[in-house]
Amino acid sequence: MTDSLPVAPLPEDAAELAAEARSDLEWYRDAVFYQVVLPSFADGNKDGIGDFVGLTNKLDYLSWLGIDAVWVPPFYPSPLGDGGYDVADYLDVAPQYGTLGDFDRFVEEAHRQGIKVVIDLVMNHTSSAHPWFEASRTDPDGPYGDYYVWRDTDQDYPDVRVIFVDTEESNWAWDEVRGQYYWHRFFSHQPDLNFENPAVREEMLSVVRFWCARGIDGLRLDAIPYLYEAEGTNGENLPATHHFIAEVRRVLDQEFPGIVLVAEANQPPGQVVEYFGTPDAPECHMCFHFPLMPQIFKAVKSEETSGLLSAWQHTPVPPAGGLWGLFLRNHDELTLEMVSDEERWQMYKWYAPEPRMRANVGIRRRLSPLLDADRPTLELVHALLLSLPGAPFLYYGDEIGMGDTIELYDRDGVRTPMQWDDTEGAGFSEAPIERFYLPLVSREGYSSQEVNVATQEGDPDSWLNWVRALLAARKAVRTLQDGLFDIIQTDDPAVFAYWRRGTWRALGDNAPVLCVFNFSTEPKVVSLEMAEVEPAASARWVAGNAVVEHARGRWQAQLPPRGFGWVEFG
Ligand code: TEU
Ligand code: CA
Repeated sequence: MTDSLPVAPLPEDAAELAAEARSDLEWYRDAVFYQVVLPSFADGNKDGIGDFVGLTNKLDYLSWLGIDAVWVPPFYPSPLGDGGYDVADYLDVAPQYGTLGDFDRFVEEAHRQGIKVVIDLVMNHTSSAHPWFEASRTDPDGPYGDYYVWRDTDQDYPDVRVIFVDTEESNWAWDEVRGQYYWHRFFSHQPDLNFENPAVREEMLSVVRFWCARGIDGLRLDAIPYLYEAEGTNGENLPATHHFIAEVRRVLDQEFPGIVLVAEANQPPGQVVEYFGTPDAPECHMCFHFPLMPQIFKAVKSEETSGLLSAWQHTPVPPAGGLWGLFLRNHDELTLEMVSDEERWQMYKWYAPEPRMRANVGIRRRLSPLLDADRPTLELVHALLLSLPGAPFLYYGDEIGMGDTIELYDRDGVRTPMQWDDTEGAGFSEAPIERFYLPLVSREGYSSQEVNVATQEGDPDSWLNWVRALLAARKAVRTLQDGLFDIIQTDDPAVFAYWRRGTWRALGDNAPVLCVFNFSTEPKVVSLEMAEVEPAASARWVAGNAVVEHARGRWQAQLPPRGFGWVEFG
């Protein structure tokens, strides 16, 4: 990694400003989210599996880093055929992660440290080990007989695509016990619930109430487009599905105001935006922006930003109170469902040269190896993530540049234990390493001896301290958190630039911030279409290494290779 870039220090009243902003029901509008993988984050009871006690012990780290909310993927009892997205009991904590009491203490301690808690809600399907499925297959006429989607044929809904193409050939699976086919959009051990059945809908609302009453702050709605099916459709984003999500939102607004919904809908922008709902029937507060993410990676390799620009131009503005959830990586493969065929092959060529790097329609690699651990490129994409309008979601370990182990099963390669220090168990667990939930990364350049929190914490020039400083810089500038957004034309396709200005809140007098990014590996001098700004306007540097000035009758930016700038005007 090369030299770090300077970032402005945090002003003295920043913490106060941020606390004030988060005290209202729209706390998520200026929050930075951090996704953990619970069994791989920190082990509190020395059995080699991360748990709630371990996570609770690490809250001070998240708070030090500058995180506002933590997202914990499914921790429910589960056979773990899909990382816990195969739920066997919605109303409990899996024993290896602790007890409900441990969960409550985690939420309480997070709140004490000013950190919100978002959990995953997997409504579309259960595990085949769920007692409902057991009852449904053994007693078709009983109370659970109609909880799943059963048919005598596997020919219904022919227009519905298969998502897990590596493992599944059909969305129907034969059940010997009941002598019928059941519907599943993901693994065949994950039968889809039948949302046509009012009992199933009531059941889900009870689950929502159960966790909300325990004090959580948000729910990520897993695989939300697939709740309902209908003949003659592709079974995605159906009106009935939206209707039910609006119902969930109504329950939250009436009974638990301030608890937010995040939609995981891997869909084109025109369809995703519908998960914000309408003024009469609001749905989610945030929706992950799946089409944007691959365009960031494409811009890095192609060194031009037309795809990025076009992704934003095709991004509808969310309705009032709505926010895009922005991310670079998560616990899944880097999904390429939302790019053209041509772009997909190009992405595979760039980022997945070895066949093992591919998984389903995507790439099972972590951020740092994807970007060759190149520090200026990592800085560039983080500066983009943290200044685009939306809620940024960081993935655990990316803040230290953690690597992956692509040889592991399915997507496990990007879910390995967090590397806290350079001891044998990486500070993740004191159990013998053979008992670890997943093996530590051992690839040269990425081992826990080489990449870990402790070493980087002590080094002011480390990647970790750079990320922390950038989070602090974002927190100090309200406009970057929730300002409006306008593209600025540049005269070079390698350079992407925009304004963040004014805000949706009563902060109209906030100074606008220019954000400019050079995706080229060459230095650039570009002119910026910002004639409305007085030549004598004062520009205050916030972060990055761009030099922005008025020269030869125009505004221009000088940018080093992969350089960027955040510059506040006025
Ligand atoms: O992923 C669902 C989803 O929308 C997929 O399309 C996603 O793009 C990718 O293919 C998943 O690998 C969610 C979870 O994030 C994932 O971990 C689960 O396996 C899946 O739901 C099924 O519950
Ligand atoms: Ca444990």
